[in-house]
Amino acid sequence: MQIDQPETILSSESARYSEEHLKQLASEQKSRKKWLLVQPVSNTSMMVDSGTVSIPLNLLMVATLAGELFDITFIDERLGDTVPDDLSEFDVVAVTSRTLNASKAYAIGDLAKVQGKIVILGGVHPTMARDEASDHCTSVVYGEIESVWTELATDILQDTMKEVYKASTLKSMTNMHHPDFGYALQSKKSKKYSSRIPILATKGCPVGCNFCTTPTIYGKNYRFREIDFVIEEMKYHQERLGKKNVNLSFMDDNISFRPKYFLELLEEMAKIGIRWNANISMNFLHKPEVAELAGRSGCDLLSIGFESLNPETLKSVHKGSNKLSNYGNVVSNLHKNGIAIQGYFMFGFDNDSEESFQLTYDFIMENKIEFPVFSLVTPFPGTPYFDEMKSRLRHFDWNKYDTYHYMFEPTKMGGKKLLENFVKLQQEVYKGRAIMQRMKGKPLNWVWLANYMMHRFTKKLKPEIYL
Ligand code: B12
Ligand code: SF4
Repeated sequence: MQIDQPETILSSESARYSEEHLKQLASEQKSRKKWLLVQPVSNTSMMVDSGTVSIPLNLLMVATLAGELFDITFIDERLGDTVPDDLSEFDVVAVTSRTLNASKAYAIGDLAKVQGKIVILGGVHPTMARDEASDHCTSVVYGEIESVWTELATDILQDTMKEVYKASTLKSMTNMHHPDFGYALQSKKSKKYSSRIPILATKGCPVGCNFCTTPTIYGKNYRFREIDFVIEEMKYHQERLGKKNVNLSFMDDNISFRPKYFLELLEEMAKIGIRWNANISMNFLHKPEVAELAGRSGCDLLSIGFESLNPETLKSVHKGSNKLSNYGNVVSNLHKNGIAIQGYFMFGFDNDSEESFQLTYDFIMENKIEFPVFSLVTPFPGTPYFDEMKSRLRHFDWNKYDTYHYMFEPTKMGGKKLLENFVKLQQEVYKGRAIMQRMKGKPLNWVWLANYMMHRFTKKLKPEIYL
């Protein structure tokens, strides 16, 4: 499929970068080059990387692909594993990065560069801030590794690295490898990983919200894997863990964007007895039959970006999939089918006022949203929203780009009022009484525990921590 904003950096020497040529080069290697692959821990002061963390599917995909030709050492700093100071045993140091851990990724890149290693930076932040990332590495990989792999691997084998690897065409997901979980689970500290197994059925999201990196990186593309392959991967996990009701977590940007595909996938999932959760947009969850099928196929939780109860705000961020008139229906359809809701709400928009906080509180309480999550709107580098807000941003300290820091003064309320209301709302929603009101009669599971943790956490909140 064609990327929307083509920028052809890919060489036209197609023979040089063919799979056959790569295979031949690989067979000529005297010994396999050694890669150190790193998931850095962020320097943020918030709880984002603490406690249980999710298995990093992005880095697993990189390891699985690279592991065919190279020897891989896999380090996830969030588990407490550390990057050695002496990198002499490695040829390539490859690091994944989002904005919130970019400073850490750059420090690892700098350390490896000084020691003469090939340093590769990939992930959302280096993709969006290529020039900045280039100062800390040999090469930046733009977007997914799969679509540049033959070129990148050939150049590594021949030591002819380029500054940027960017595909002019995206690979179909048909040939997507099964991620090899062994890379992540070999760590003695892997018990810190969430028991939810990450899985991917689709990539991309054409909705086009202006604060999101996905449409900027992958354009209007939406790709999906054959349903048989997704089910096969689920069955592999069932066999590996020796039980049917394994917990899977979709990492898709927007798994329900193509209703036909999504419903067919759910019908097949309903036959195998798994449990699952996903990030989902609301585009057709107001239809009762969709929620019924989701429940029947083993869904126990959906994470929904309600974002705001203010129609002007929804319009301003181009969140066309969110129709305020559908919010109530979506929630009651899911609840009727035993699906809990992790509801995301953002504050700090120009249109926000004290009333926005009250509206959100009322919505959450009336609709008994099980697990509300509140964040402050964060313009991430490379997005249209970042360009729009750049001159008003309070800082460019990437450690604070975790969606829990105050980024700019909204036009309708001062920063002080914004943060006071932000804290108050969280404390109100997670008061013991409010938790009981929202959770009464719901199954005694981890969602209760999450509420209890949030109760303890929000009690101590102060506006200053968001500065
Ligand atoms: C699922 C998801 C989550 C899950 C799981 C996160 C996880 N640990 O993976 C949960 C819900 C926990 C989550 C949490 C958060 N998330 Co999130 N999340 C996503 C989402 C939708 C998909 C990520 C994913 O796994 N995709 C599937 C994998 C296979 O694809 P991939 O990550 O793109 O990786 C490919 C390429 O990037 C590349 N690549 C990646 N790394 C490397 C490294 C090398 C060396 C190379 C060569 C290539 C390469 O190849 C990979 C394989 O194809 C993305 C959107 C997106 N598309 O990135 C947002 C996204 C990453 N999240 C985002 C944010 C803001 C957050 C939170 C801060 C939100 C919050 N307030 O809690 C936290 C931070 C968590 C953390 N510690 O990083 C932002 C980050 C923006 C930015 N510029 O940093 C994104 C981009 C969404 C957005 N707003 O645009 N998230
Ligand atoms: S619906 Fe979600 S994934 Fe799609 S563009 Fe908007 S924020 Fe990004």
